[in-house]
Amino acid sequence: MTPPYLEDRSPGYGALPPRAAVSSDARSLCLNGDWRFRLSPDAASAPDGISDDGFDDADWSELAVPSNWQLHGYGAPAYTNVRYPFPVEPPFVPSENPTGDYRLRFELGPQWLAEPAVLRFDGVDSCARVWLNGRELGVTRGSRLPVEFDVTSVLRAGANLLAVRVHQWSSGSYLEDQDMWWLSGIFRDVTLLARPAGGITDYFLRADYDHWSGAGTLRVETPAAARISVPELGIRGYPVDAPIEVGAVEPWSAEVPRLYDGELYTDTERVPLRIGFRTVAIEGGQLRVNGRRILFKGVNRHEHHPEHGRAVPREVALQDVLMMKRHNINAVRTSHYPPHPEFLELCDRYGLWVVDECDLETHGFELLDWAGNPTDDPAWADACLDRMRRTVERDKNRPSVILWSLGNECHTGANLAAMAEWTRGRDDTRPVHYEGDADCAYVDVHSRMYADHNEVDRIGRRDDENTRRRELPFILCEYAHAMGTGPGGLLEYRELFERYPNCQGGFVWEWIDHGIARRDAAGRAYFGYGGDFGEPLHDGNFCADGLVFPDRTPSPGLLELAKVHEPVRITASPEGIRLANHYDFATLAHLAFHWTLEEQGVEVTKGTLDVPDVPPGAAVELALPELATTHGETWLTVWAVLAEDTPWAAAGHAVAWGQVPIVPGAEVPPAIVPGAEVPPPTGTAVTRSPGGLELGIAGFDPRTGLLTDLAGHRVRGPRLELWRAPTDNDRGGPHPEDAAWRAVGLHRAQHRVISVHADRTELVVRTRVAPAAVGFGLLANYRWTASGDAVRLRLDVEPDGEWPVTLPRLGLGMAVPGEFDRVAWFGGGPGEAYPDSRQAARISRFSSRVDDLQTPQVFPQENGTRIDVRWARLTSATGAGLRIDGSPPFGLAARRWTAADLDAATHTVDLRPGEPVELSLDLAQHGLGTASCGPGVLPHYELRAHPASLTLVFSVLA
Ligand code: IPT
Repeated sequence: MTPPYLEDRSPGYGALPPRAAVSSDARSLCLNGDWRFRLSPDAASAPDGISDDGFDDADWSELAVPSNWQLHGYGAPAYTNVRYPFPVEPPFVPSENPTGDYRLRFELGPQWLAEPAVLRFDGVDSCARVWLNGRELGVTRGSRLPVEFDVTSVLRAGANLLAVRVHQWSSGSYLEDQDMWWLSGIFRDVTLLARPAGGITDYFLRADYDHWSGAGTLRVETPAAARISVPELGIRGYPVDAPIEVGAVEPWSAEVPRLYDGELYTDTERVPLRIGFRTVAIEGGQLRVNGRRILFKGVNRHEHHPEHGRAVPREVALQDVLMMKRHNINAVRTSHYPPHPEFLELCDRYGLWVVDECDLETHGFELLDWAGNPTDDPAWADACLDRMRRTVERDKNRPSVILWSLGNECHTGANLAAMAEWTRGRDDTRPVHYEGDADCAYVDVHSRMYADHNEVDRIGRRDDENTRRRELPFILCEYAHAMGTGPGGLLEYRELFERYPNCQGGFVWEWIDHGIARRDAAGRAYFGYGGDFGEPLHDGNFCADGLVFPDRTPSPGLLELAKVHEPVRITASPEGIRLANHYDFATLAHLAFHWTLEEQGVEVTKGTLDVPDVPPGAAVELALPELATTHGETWLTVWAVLAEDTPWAAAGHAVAWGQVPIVPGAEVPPAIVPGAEVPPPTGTAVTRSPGGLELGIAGFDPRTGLLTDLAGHRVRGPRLELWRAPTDNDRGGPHPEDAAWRAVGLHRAQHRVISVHADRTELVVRTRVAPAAVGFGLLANYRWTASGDAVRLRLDVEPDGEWPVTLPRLGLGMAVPGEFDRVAWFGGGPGEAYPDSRQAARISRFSSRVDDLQTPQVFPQENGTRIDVRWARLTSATGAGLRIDGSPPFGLAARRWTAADLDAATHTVDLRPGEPVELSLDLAQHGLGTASCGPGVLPHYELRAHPASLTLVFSVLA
């Protein structure tokens, strides 16, 4: 039998009213550490009497608090996105309900008995029943929300015994259907707190900023007879029973997170304050802070760690904040629950706008057409409101929090409307967000997820018959699904955010891949995803959709986002260089500007730019600096770097860069310098040998016309290829490109050699490439010529027949010896780039080991292609190797496996390095888009069969 408290819809019982996360000088005792632990397969088999002093837990094990038990050998993690992993019959839960019993003995000195005390849990998933010294304190639900119990009369001087029974499933699970791992246990801190009589149990500090006068006002609401000091503002011991006009202050913003240290105190308790003055308002259809429209360059952040699950260590939360700041991210939506409270303190301190979201999601009811959805059922009203109250009360003093969010994917309902109403009544300083209120009946901002560019454009033009919605500021609470290789199309979203004042940016889905650290049988590390833990129902790798990999290394998507969102835009202009300030508040005074002049990617000179102070929203035009004369392809790269150390990055950290093409010898910089034209080598005659055909350094197979060696190095190809290992985005959406490609057989195209014809100094190979069973194809002609140490290939491709599908890729595949495992190139880099995700690639000279060119997507797929490559060198440790020059510039990938291997792999450890290095020399690739959840590739980034040519010159490096 399931204990009745698990299946009533209430928030639980016994808890104290919610209050602010107060840190004070009152006595506290952290109860984190190793607790006695036992997991039972169901509630019925959990032992009786665990709260008794005399209970014998000698045969129990130990488990760290905080932690998720599934990551410490008890049970297993399970991943589902929308579907509940149990039958939907609210509020009932499965009888097979893993139940973890925890016991902790702790000592208290007699001073603890002198005043009241509370016991706080910052997060327990999903339902806990708590006893202290044999007395039941209560039951709590609301996994990512704090709960406190009054323990005043229960504490003992000397030994105390805390017993907690945690159930994996409860009625609360119906309200916690977020897209993430199902993980259980006491996963946030447990603290014992003294509550001195006459102390500051709760307070609500509103620090308003009047942008007209520049003055601040403090409004403090606290039940205690408290006083406040903010020495920097000359406030010493002021009573807080009336608003305090503090005169001129520097406001808080995500860009300039000015905090004033202060103190709220009574005779018995002192609460340190970090006050940020700011006013959030919706005016003229815009969300404004301190009178200015802000633009969210945001991300959705789940709390995830590949080893610790949702028990994210403090230093890792700090790492997230620092990485966000360093990648030009200015906002976080705490999807889809309040984060650990310390995360918000970090956001205050380092400067990030926060949309603080309630721990509420009932997405699985969508599969029942929302029948029985708790957010529209009066029986669940208390539970819903309780969650919002606990969110708002806990975080109400954080300046970084500028919007409250009611939750995620709960459809709509009266309980949500009631939560919004309560929130506005409680806090008049922050608007309310909830995406599911499609008509915006009870929210203050219009929010959508994954709206495509056209829809955002319509919203920007206020083309909407719903008059309320039309008047509201618009945000994308989720967009640019960062699953796998991508996202594509970020630049075009930015353009919309900048075109339309009511389109105030959005939050990329999402910050981190929820991969779980595992090892294969051979001990090799990899990241697991849904289905790897024996779950009968799961959503595969849909949880690996972040801008950082599970170990928090940046993905190419994060670097692209950082470039797209750079706060200074540096571009070529008729005057020379244009610098546009895209901050909302900051001038450019905190930045230094320096430049390098590179010829063929090699630095010729460098210098600094004198930049006047540019206010936010303004731009300056600067003349080009005095530049040295160059002869080859030349680029001026201008960097905007931090002039001084900041709390989040050291002086010299680049926040932006831009490139200006310079034509050697020309006086006015033209718009574009084309890739170096490759001189056509000719003159060497084709000869026949017993082994094949020879042309200079090149040997060919006379039947296939394919290259077999280059100056004695064994090679294979180059041969036309159409396939790329489909990305998550290729696989996504209602009409996946991947399915369309496979349906016509692009993954198994066949090559027919029409002719191999040696004509004195030219070898001409004509082929037709097409999949089985279809009539359309591509004609590919290869013309080889040679002179001296170089051999030249001219490839001409032409469609034959009507192509009903896009192409994944149009390129050449070629295998070169495995010892050529070092790559240097002049072109786009340093990282991968694709047609609709290429802002972060600059033109320079780069080098890498082949192995380091790979992007370790949790689910293997096309990755690592460098674009606009003018030439590449592939060499061994001794420097021997090949050089390939291309015109026009080409896309380059080098791997120790083929596209087919990459396509077949499901985890990184499936990719076993083979002997040759497989090169892709691409004319073009299809864009990436974000169809894994959202719009596909924009039309102008689609790759269609079209006549195309590429010239490559191969030469040998000794
Ligand atoms: C959206 C969810 O809000 C988010 O939690 C996540 O699941 C995301 O999708 C996909 O990764 S909901 C979806 C129906 C648009």
